[in-house]
Amino acid sequence: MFDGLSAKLTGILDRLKKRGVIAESDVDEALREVRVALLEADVALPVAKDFLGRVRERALGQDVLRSVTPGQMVVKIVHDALVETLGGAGEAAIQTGTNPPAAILMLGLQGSGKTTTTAKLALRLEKRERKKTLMASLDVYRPAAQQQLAQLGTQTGIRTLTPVLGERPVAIARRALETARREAFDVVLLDTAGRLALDEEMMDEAAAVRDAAQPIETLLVADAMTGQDAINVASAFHRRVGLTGIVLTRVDGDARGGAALSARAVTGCPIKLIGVGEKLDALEPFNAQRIAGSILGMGDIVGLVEKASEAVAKEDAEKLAAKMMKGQFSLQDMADQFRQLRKMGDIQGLLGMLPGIAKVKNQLAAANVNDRMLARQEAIILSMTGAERRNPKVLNASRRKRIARGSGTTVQDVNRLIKQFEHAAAMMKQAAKMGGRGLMGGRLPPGFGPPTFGR
Ligand SMILES: Nc1nc2c(ncn2[C@@H]2O[C@H](COP(=O)(O)OP(=O)(O)OP(=O)(O)O)[C@@H](O)[C@H]2O)c(=O)[nH]1
Ligand SMILES: [Mg+2]
Repeated sequence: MFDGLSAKLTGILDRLKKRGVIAESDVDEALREVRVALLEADVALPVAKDFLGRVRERALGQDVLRSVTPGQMVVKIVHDALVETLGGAGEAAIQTGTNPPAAILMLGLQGSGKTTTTAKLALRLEKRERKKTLMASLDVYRPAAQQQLAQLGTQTGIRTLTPVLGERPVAIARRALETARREAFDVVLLDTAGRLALDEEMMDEAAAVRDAAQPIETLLVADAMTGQDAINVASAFHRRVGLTGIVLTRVDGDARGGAALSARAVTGCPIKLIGVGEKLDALEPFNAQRIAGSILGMGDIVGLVEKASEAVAKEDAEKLAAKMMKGQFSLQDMADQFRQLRKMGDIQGLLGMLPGIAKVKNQLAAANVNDRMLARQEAIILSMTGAERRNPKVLNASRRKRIARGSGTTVQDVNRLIKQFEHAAAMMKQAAKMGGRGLMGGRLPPGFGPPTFGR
């Protein structure tokens, strides 16, 4: 998401930054372009207008135009206005209250991702917050809907309420809460049925379930790909049932981003979570600063560091960093690093979080940096003997041929990897000489940086 908007905004602002002096007419011209970019990204018109008004006022109001770096200041103003539009700094946490069991009601149109998000959220609450969580499906309309949730329960190891044939949604909600009370659950997630479009029946049922369950959170699950429609649905639900937050799903897709940018401003409800993939760990807190940063190509360093530190065990990272400092980087370490990098998940996604990447994304795609490549490189190293890994100098032509066969690659692949290793090892030696300053200076090629992130 945001790729198109990001490319346009950074383009417009880059041009502004290059100028030494900025006149009011320059700002106006840039803002006209920003307006087009926002509307193309499907941002609601009133939201775009309000946003541009704020930026213009601040850009012209202060001493920005006479400042030493007017372009930079305008970028900062745009950034801050984006953060405000997205809901302000900080993350809106999912409440679980102090009086368990807390009910969390999941609402939304058909196929928006309610059931998947229910399982993702349950997993998050159990794993990160140590909340004992029960999931219950109130979807008695779609055949197999309850089975779908039960399956996700088996997959995640999270308890689901056993369905009772013929039981209605309100009764299921009551039984879920009774079960939770009896068995000391902290949280009950109520997954509801979706409809194709907004209709009275769905609203009535949502309201009835709300009255029965008294949820601490009523979350609307909305598909970011549906753009403005997602916002209209959110507004309607908010008026009728009262929402405490929005979960935007399919943020990993090529949605233009308008829904995310407009949701808060139009509905007054915070976006609390975003779904970023089909996998069950693909749910993240919504962070306005992070998103504003990534739209403006400032990179999502926080996200990268969080992801990296989760995937790479801290001691491993420290051990490896210490070795790197001493210039003792070996092929085995390199294989470990490839594995850790793969553990961090989708490499393209990871790279997208780095500063300035919007501009070079195509180059990256061309360079073909991806999971498969990492897996192959790891396989090459794993096909070496211990002695070869410790001392790559012994790798003559026949050994290289054997390794290529063993790893299902070509001799050229093996040669390339060894060159890459020698290059990396040389750089690490040099960095070690510099007291490690070079390591964090971002001079390492992709694939050799992350071990020090968790620290
Ligand atoms: N790429 C991507 N796919 C998602 C995301 N969230 C959900 N999905 C997919 O969307 C599809 C529908 O998800 P469900 O969770 O069944 O949607 P639902 O709202 O429960 O659907 P109904 O119960 O039929 O109304 C599934 O294939 C999910 O894997 C996301 O954040 N990213
Ligand atoms: Mg469902």
